[in-house]
Amino acid sequence: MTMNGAESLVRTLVASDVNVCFTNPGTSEMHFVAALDSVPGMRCVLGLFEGVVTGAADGYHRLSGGPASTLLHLGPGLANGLANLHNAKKARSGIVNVVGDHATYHLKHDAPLTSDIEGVAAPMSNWVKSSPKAEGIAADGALAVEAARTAPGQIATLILPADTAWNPGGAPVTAKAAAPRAAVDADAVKAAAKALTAAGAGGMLMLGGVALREKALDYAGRIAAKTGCRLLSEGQNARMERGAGRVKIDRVPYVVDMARNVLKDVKHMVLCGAKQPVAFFAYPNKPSILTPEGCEITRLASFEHDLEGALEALAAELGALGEAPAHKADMKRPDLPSGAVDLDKIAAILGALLPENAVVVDESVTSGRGFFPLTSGAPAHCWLNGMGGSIGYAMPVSIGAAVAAPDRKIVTLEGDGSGMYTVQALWTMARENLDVTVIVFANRAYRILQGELTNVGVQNPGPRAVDMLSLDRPAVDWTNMAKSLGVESSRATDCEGLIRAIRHGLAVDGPYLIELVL
Ligand SMILES: Cc1ncc(C[n+]2csc(CCOP(=O)(O)OP(=O)(O)O)c2C)c(N)n1
Repeated sequence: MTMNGAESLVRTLVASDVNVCFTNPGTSEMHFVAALDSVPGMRCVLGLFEGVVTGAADGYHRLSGGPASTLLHLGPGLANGLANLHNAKKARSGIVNVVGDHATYHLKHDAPLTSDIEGVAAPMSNWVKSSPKAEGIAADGALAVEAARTAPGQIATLILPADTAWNPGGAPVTAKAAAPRAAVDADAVKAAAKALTAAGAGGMLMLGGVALREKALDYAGRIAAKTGCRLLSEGQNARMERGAGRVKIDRVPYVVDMARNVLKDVKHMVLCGAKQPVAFFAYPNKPSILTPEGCEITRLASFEHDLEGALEALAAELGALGEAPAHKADMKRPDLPSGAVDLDKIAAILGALLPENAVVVDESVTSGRGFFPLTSGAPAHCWLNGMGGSIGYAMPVSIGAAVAAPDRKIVTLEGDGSGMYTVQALWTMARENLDVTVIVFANRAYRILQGELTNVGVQNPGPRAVDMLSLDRPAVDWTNMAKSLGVESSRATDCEGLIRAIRHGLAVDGPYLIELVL
């Protein structure tokens, strides 16, 4: 018996090592859902909102380095998932979206769910294709996987009409292996070496993407030791490896004046997998570009290059391979504080308790701006940021990280405002028993926007403006909400309570939520 198109697609994905599917299906995807049963090797994870589904696929790629698939219901389902697809695209995560559509012959009737799916997909995808024939869907599926795996990682959206899914399909196709990342050319290495040698302490190596992995950072540390250049990363990073034994690296601060101050003495910036730093937003009378006037810029490598290889080549060019890396973090845990919580004490508690190999998913917004110094001496761990500025990324990304790395403890630092965008993620964590400890910073406000109101020049905001930025009327009851979604939880109001709750969260195998009242 021949298989239908949906089954040939699922078999293609599994044959191409795509073996996780984050789903939120509807009628048009029923043949794909049925095919998941008949094909072994695909783990299916249900999300109750499409932003959870797409964010989970982002987190999966950040930890595993390979794409997961998603299953989304026509244009509206995809549209619900777009914000986190935007974040994933900015994180340069590879994802294979499968979006169901009406049967090709049904489209002309303009039924309720008919929409321009390609139009919805295009801005947040690097690759889009609709597959009108069941015999061709396996080959198109393989192309989608190849697109998703193209370095550094791409969003591929494959549209699957219902008749393509149910008509007899062709044989499954195995996607071609990804091409290795391209090496940087020798001229770029020579130019970067010349720039850093001439600039000395006025030189800066700006790192992003996979240049923030342990080995690449080690080469950067040797380069800093040899030339005296400073090391810095972009303001947000998809995955930074840090902690004891690794080269310590800071981020460009969010606040424009702070960022300008950090960068004010840079004479020559060498970019490796990073962009020249710019402000998150424009503000009246403030610059968009954060580097000082006259700062020269040299690009060593772009996001898609072999960044570890680029840094190794630069270190070799500089004769720095034999140097001991500068800025290595020693193992140093802060003392546990007590009494009322403040942001520095929270940082100390995290620095004291983060377990080896933890994955920190950071959407703490204003609460976490100062978390880096006191956590840099914790055992080796990695730190994930939101990459597209669209809040509601952290709990979904934590799902994908936990699915990709089941042996690691995931610690999610979540603003109470941000958390409400994709709160359904807690249900998936409970259902899949994912090892995630979520700390919600319950300051009952959009605290960052209270500051932004002043930053954009609004003096003395009135009660209506203030009311748009406060979340205390009513206050969200996070502990009961978590419980109702199946996640054990507790509330902490002081350091002792927070320490106890984090220890408990880390000790249990499944998800745990802590509402930290600020
Ligand atoms: C999708 C989306 N909607 C709105 C915003 C604007 N925004 C940025 S931060 C923020 C509030 C964050 O509040 P919370 O997570 O509680 O952190 P806090 O500022 O209190 O530290 C909002 C609404 C955004 N960035 N993305």
